[in-house]
Amino acid sequence: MASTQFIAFAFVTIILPTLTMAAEHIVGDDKGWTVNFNYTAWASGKVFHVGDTLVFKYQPPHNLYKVDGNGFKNCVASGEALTSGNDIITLSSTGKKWYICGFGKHCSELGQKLVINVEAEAPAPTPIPNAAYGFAASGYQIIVAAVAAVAGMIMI
Ligand SMILES: [Cu+2]
Repeated sequence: MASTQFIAFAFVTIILPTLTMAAEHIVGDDKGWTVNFNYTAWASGKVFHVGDTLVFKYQPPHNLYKVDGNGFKNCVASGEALTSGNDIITLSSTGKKWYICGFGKHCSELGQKLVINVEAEAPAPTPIPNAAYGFAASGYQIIVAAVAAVAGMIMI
């Protein structure tokens, strides 16, 4: 019982902070940003947080427009196209974000469109005001880990 509590405590203090780091999402994985790919299915199993990045990898003639819900629905590109072929977008706010390819009928007929829902940034560890405190904090975590490990061995 006690060892379970120690392990749970160690998880919260050591493991959890590493899970709050920003993630990089390669849109379409190894297929990249292209036609005839189901981006709805791609996004459905994923959680997007503020601070994460989307990476759109593609070759011409594809391009990338960030649009609104209407632009997404009707495949109407507006604003400036991104064309680098390796466009990195940092998700800076919560809510729905819509992206389409503006070339030909890639969006309207070939499915080159992506909608995601961005969630709030996961709670981060307490901000560290200075280096000395940071050292103390990491030292504390090491001690907690050591105690948890020893307690685990004793209890088993
Ligand atoms: Cu395209």
